[in-house]
Order: sequence, then structure tokens, then C-alpha cells
Amino acid sequence: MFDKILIANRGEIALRVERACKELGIATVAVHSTADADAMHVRLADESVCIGAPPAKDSYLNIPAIVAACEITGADAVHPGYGFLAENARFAEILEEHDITFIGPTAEHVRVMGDKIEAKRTARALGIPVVPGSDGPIDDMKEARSIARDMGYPVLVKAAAGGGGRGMKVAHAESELEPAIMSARNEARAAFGDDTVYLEKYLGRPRHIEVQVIGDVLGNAIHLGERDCSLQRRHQKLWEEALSPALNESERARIGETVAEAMRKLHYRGVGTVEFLYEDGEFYFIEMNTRLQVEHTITEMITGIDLVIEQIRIAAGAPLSIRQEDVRFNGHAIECRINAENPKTFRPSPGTITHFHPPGGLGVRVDSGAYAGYTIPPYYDSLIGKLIVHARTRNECLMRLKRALGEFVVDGIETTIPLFTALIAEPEIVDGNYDIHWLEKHLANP
Ligand code: MV4
Repeated sequence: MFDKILIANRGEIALRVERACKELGIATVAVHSTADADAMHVRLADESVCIGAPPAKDSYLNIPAIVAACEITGADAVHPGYGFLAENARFAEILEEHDITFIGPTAEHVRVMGDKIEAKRTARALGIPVVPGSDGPIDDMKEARSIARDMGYPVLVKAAAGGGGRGMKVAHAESELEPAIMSARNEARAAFGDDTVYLEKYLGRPRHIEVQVIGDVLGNAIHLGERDCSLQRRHQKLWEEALSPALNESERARIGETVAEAMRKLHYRGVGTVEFLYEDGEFYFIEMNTRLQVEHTITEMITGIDLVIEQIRIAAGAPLSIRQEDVRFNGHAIECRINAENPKTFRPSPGTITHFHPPGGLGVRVDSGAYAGYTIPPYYDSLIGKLIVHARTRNECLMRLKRALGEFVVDGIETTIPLFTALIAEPEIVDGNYDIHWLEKHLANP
């Protein structure tokens, strides 16, 4: 097992990883930019190293500085968290070249799943249902028109290097296809330096359902059920649930086992999330994330499994500590992302928190590094914490969530808390009857 883990991240996820390390008796090294010197993840770590100026490129994305911090402190493994370098295959390789363990999948699997065309090909070969589409990059308009005609409009143009909605354009008719491809290429070239695009049949009212998987070095792989992440605004998840209110037992077992079997065939090592669109009872693979996700917490609440402890044990070569038949889904969990943003305009609201009182009580968890007197820096994403609520049923969970939101005091900045209080009063939310467009439609016509 590792003696010392460097956490190459910040905010609530850095704290989350520190907690797992401490429970395993592993020393922790925090890294921080000059803007995060007073952050809680620095205070609670055993050691800390300043790795650069506030801009991420100078600090949390600064691979030489992070490797140097490992050398200085003698860290024998790095946990990347999510975002920043978590899905950077080159970072994983560089760490391995320095005999430092990257707590994550192999660089090979990070690379394969980072290319959305390669990821689809791999998923399909492993027996996972995928969205009908071009099966490869679009090289010329003649080919594109032919494929789109065969599929039927609307079609979606997607960037191979994309993900999270970047470099995506819809074409509702052939006349829109070439402009959509040109626009997607330009956006992809600017954002990723790679203008490779592919086509998919556009699904109009799907849900976003993702399946949590864990694999170990011995080739075991299990699934831990799904999460419903359909409540998003501009591809930013705000409210996630486990399990999905839309799936029945047989659908859940079918997609879970399909994914687990695929991960066994792939010899996938570590935690991962396989993302689907779900429409009219059918699942369509869109992407795989080879990292721990923000919303891993709700899976932990219903299964009782600490996903970060599993990640660390697996990276140290241990076998999975649970078998598929041991996995139980108890109750229901909902996570609300507390962002330092205006709850109506979503304009960022950085600044100093003057009072911070998180809710508590049975089934209430708050993962946050915020505290009274903490000044939220403007350089990073606006997430200041996650409110996670667990109860025996979804209705009890909604009641508990409403009570917890009412207790949550964050003064000095604006947050998304009032948004969630409003959502709980919406009949379609109470019924779990929403798709990926519901939130943006609701915000446009409250
Ligand atoms: C789609 C789609 C409809 N049809 N693919 C958005 C980001 C990336 N995860 C894939 N995304 C989508 N892919 C096809 N063929 C709709 C979306 C999409 C979406 C997906 C999940 C959650 C929220 C979304 C918001 C807008 C579009």
C-alpha cells in the first residue's frame, strides 16, 4: 500500500481524497496555487506544496511542478481527482516514468476513451449499445450527406476530441448539414486543436443515465448501479440522483451487467463511468469517463462503498473488496451542486463567505471546503460544495432535501441553493419526470 499520496487537485474533491487517505493511514500531500494558500484542503493535509500562480496552466495543470512536488515530498502515488489532469493520458505516463503510481486507469484506457470515435468503436466491440451514426470520422460532405440521409434527420455533428457538449452541432435538414459540420470543426479546432468530427442520430428527449463501474488488476469488474444526471444547464450538471427514477429493475440489471461484462473484457482497472442517453426504453452509449466523477457521492450513499478507498486499493494492486452479488442499493440519494452563482442568472458570485452553516442530521452529507471567512477565488470553477441527501425512498429523500436546503446558510456570496428549493416544488421533479432539456426549458419559462 502507498505511504504518501499527493492530491493533484483542489476544493471539495481534494478534501474528499484526503479523507479516504486518512482512513487508510496514508500520508497526504496537498498542492495549491498562490490563490489557494488558505484553502481547507491545504490546512487538512499532512504536507502542502505551492505549485504556482493562480491560473490553472501555471499550477493545477503544471505537470513539471506536480512531479517536482512528488519528488520533494517523496509521494509514491498521485490522485488526480476530476477535471484538471484527471483524464490526461500523458500525465499518467509521465508519473509512471517517474515510478509514481497514477491512481486511475491505464494511460492506454484514458487515451482510448478520450477519443470519442475510438471510445464508441471500443464500446460497440464490447457489446455496449451505441447511438447509430457514422462509425468513424467524417472526411467529406458526400459521405456525410449519404450517412445522414440513411439515418434520417435530425443528426448531430460531434467532435472526436470533444465531450461535455463542446463541439456539438445539430442539423435538422440536409441544407443545415454542411454549415453544422463547418461550425463543429471550427469550434473543435479552436478548443482542442483537432477538428475531427463524426455524425450521430440526434435523440430529441433523452435522459442522461450513467453507470458506475470498478475494475481491478485481476480483471474483475462490477457495476454499482446508475445515476440520473439529466438536470443540467449548458452541460453543467446541477442535480443528480441514484438510482434513476426512470428505470425499472430489469432495465437496471440489463444495462449494469452489459457494462460490467464489457469492463471485464477490457480488463479495465479503476473506477469509471459509462454514459448513456436513455430514450423510449433504449440505452445509447455516448461517452466513457475514466475518472472519479463529482457525483460519485450518491452511489456511495446507496451502496455504502467508499469509491475513493476502492480506487486507492485497486491502484496499489489489491483485488476488488466487493463482489457483484454483495452490491445492494439501499434507498435513494440526491446531490445538489452548490455553486457560487446567482440562482437565476448563473452569473459567478466570487467573494468572501461571511457565514457558513451546513445542514446536518440523519442522511445529510455536505462535501465542501468552504468556511466562514473563506474567499472564493475567481480563477476556478464555481462549485463550492455538494449537498448530498439519502433516505429510504425518493419521496423521503425529497422531503429531507427540502429541510436540508432550508438549513443551509451561506452568507456573503450568492449560491444556487434557492434554485434547488424552487425545483423541489415542481410536479415533474417530484414525479422524476424530466429529460435533459427540462431544466433549461423551466429556466426559460419559470
Ligand atoms: C447527444 C444528444 C442527443 N443525441 N447525442 C451532450 C454532451 C455529451 N455528453 C453528449 N451530449 C449529447 N449528446 C445524440 N446522438 C444530446 C446531448 C446533450 C446532453 C446529453 C446529456 C446531458 C445533457 C445534454 C444536454 C444537451 C445535449
